[in-house]
Amino acid sequence: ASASTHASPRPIPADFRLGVATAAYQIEGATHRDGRADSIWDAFCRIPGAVVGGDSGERACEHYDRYRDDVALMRELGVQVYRFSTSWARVQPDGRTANATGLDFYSRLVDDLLDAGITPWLTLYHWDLPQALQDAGGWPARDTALRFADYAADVHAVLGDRVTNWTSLNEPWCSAFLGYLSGEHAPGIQNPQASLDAAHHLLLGHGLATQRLRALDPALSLGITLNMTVADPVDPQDADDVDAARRIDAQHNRLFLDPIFRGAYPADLLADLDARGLHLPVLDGDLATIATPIDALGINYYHGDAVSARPPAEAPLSSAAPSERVKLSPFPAGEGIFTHPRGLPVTAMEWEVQPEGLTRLLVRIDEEYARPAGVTLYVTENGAAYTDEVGPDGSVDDVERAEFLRLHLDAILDAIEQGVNVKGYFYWSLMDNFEWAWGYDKRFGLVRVDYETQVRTVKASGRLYQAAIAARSVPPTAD
Ligand code: GBH
Repeated sequence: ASASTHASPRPIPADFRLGVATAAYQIEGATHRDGRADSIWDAFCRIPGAVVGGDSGERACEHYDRYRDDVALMRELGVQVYRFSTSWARVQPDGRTANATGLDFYSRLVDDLLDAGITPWLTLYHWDLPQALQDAGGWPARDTALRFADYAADVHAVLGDRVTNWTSLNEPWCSAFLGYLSGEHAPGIQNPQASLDAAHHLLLGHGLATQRLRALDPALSLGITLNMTVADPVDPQDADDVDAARRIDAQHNRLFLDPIFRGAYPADLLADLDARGLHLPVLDGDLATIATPIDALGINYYHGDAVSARPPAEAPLSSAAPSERVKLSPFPAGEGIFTHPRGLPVTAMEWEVQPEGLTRLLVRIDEEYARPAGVTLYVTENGAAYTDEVGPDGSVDDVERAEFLRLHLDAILDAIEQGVNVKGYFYWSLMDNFEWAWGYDKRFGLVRVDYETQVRTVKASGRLYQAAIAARSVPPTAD
């Protein structure tokens, strides 16, 4: 039996923090209130066929008006930390000028969290660039990185006295390659070189914002959140499969990890790009800026990928939203790479449930990057969508999500037993919300949201998490 099979509750270390995560555009609604202007997502949602069902974040969970109830819900669940993001277009509607009314919303939210005994964990950028800055070139334009550092300073001016944990970007891989290459995400551009320009300027923005915040207050805990995969070759004896896994690892993980932790882009990736006439627009000094020391690395883990140079015999997994617009893969040097299903259970996103991948990922990132830099790891997202059935009494008995959560908590404890310095877990998400290109079609919440009435109902998975937090242990394996 693996360490993850246990007949009695498995203790969670006392200094390990248990929380939940959300993001501004996915929950707030009120997209045009109190001075907020369009973000790239407001504009993207208006493109016919871009989002399933023609959905948008215009109302979402109405969190802007219901945040007090949502904080009360988190308090009931007993969560210790809450990871949320500020909307750049609410804070600086034109991408430059601070909007006091928009900032006041986050000030009230933070006060409420602190009153509830919940530590706020703030992300500055979860994909909602002000449309005004996209009109000026977006992330492919170098100036956007400078604008991002100014935005960080404006948020700090209002929240810096109460928020200590700051994350610059959420998943810059998605912003660059889903936003500017496959076009599945806003702003829906499909241009390989633009996606690499965006990746570099996102990293530069991270470095500049980190320097700015550090100068404003050296005591802050600063970091970034990356979405990472564990790429395994389908046939480890096949050189082409091994190379496919190397290329996915380079473009998904090391493109971001190496400049942040080692001040250099990976040589193999640069060669792959060069062979395709592509490059990263690095100017003198950029790599030193990007390598500005951080305190925390957030890892978002959903699943790994078994990759091959040959197409699978079985039907392939499809993770992109069904849009006529999306034709290119999000990997600029990823042609001829196929993901094979492994026969594992899959979620409603067709993502494989692979908790041991999280253990391996944590061990590797801790060993190769975080520990040598004195950086602490946090699992800042992990979660699953399922087609929840609502019972006659309104309850949601989401046994699969509850088991998903249990398995991944166990996977983290396995990593801790192997000596990994990981200090927190944030389930994605507190509640069902706007799932980007999938609209409201996919539900990740521990809490169900009825989008007609906005009524919130804690699911069975939420009750399992509540019990685990209260007992400070992972419940035993069902047999
Ligand atoms: C996160 O992104 C987001 O931060 C969050 O806002 C979102 O709601 C949540 O996850 C659920 O989707 O190799 O082309 O098949 C998820 C990141 C990155 C995970 C792409 C799946 C598949 C890419 N995703 N990945 S591909």
